[in-house]
Amino acid sequence: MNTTTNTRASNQKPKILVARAIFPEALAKLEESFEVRSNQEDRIFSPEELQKELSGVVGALVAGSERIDANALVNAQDLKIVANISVGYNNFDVPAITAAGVMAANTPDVLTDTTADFGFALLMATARRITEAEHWVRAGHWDKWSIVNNPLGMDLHHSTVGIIGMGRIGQGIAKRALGFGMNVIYHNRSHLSDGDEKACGARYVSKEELLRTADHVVLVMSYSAESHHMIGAKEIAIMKSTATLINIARGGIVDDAALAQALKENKIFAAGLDVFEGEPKVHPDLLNLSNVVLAPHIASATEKTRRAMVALAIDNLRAALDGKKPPSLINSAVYKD
Ligand code: 8YV
Repeated sequence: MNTTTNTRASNQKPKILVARAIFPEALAKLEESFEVRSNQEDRIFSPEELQKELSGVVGALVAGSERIDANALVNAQDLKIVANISVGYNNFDVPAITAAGVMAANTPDVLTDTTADFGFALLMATARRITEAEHWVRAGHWDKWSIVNNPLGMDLHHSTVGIIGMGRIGQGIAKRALGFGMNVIYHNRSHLSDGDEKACGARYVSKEELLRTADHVVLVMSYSAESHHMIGAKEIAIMKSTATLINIARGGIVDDAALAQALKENKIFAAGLDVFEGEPKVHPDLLNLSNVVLAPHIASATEKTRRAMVALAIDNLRAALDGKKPPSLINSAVYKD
């Protein structure tokens, strides 16, 4: 076992688990109030290890790498809160957590703009082939420069961006797109209010129309059984052959094997992916293609935002253990005033 228990802490202090490495100052602060079982080596726990680590702790800070379900909670009789350092919580089986009487919390808002920035950056890198062009320079091909033989990209300005999933992050991307003179269409479970649609300059369309007419399709919806493989061979076939597909939502929303095949056959122009099915593994065919930009799930990864996410997760944990309502509680049924 690679975890370390802080033996300096007194036995009186409540025990908590910090399942992934966090900023040392944040950990030191937690150690003032808690006996912390930490994992600064940052090795991902197996399900059996996680089960063991959750036993005897009253609170746990976890991330997307920790699947919290009935199996993980088998020995977690003392657990009051599981606080995700992430806004998405598809790693939580919320009904199982609720059935165990445990509060679940996430980290919304603090990462919205950072994630929207990244979505837009990935879109630009994909459409303008920035990573491919960089490899071209590094490979010494600049002397092959020509009007027609450069990595030629697709324009963003005055093109149509189609955003699927118009929550806070989707709206952030829409607002950025407006600055580029783009036409914004969106598809979502529900329509935005008139005011929000106006602020985003966005028009609601069916998923079909979006896929058929967008020059750039950006996926920002949350993962669920409903959104599993929402974009597969059939959907890609509807898209323009000049279109790009950007996924900053969750692995599993896109059928990665079908996407790799479509990219191989140039059915669409290019893809930009920050999330993958079964990450940190990447479909091997994607690794061999030049018309895809790959990123290791870093949309929220700025120093300031990751610190804010950790701080909010800690606020959630402390509130629950102080008998207060965590600021971003997911399963309010468990909270008793
Ligand atoms: C996290 C994310 O980095 O917040 C989310 O939903 O996808 C990222 O910000 C990741 O989930 C790690 O927990």
